Amino acid sequence: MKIDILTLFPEMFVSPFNASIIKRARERNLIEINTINIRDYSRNKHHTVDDTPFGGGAGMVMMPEPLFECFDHLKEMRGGQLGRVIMMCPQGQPFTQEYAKELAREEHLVLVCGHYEGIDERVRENLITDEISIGDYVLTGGELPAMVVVDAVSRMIPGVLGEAASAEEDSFYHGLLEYPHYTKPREYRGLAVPDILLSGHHENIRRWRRRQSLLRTLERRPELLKGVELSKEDKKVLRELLELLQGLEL
Ligand code: 4GX
Repeated sequence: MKIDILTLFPEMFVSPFNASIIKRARERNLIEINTINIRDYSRNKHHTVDDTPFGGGAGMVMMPEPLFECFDHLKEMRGGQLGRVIMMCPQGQPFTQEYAKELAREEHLVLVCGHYEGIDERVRENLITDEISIGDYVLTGGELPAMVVVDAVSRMIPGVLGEAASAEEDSFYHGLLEYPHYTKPREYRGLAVPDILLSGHHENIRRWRRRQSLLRTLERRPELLKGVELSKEDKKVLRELLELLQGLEL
């Protein structure tokens, strides 16, 4: 997958994309990330990219010209057509695991990172296909959200995660929260690993983990249970857990 990132701060992306799994995915040519400095497409003497808002008010707005020019150049570079063009902004569609999986099927993504109060509306209306929000809080720019999107999308591209580590087992893949994980040593500072995980009884371990996932989801994020396909066994466990929790909370 090719990912073009339009930003006023390309240097912000250097470290995050040169470490760990994203670095390896780039080395293996599974993803190709290209950052483009919007300022390079400003035609005025001081390379201005923002101006005061028409109608008055505080703050600055990113001007249309550098972005439109940047898009003209990008279209030429990519052979006429662009893939999905995504703007990061608090007014966008909530970013979810489902959204990440959908984007992972694309050949080409363009991510537009705004700064200041935002971007001239004509950019949104004419160049943007998708608007994404990574959550209900206000950041200083779209760069961190773009990194979040690249990270979550990349790990859903086949081959990006190692053989053993599978995206499927992770939290949210089946809509439930993850069960607890343990590794060696079996006792550390008097803190023991649950016996069942050392038992070698695979079916009991599977049931214990499923129960832990259901318990955590019920306690921390009960609203997630609505979107999950629950087996008969799951429902029985949930009823049992609910009774148990009610007993404790009363
Ligand atoms: N999830 N921000 C973008 C500037 C901006 C405003 C409007 C375009 C249009 C954010 C978020 C976020 C702050 C990034 C404002 N650019 N983006 N920036 N939360 O808070 O995605």
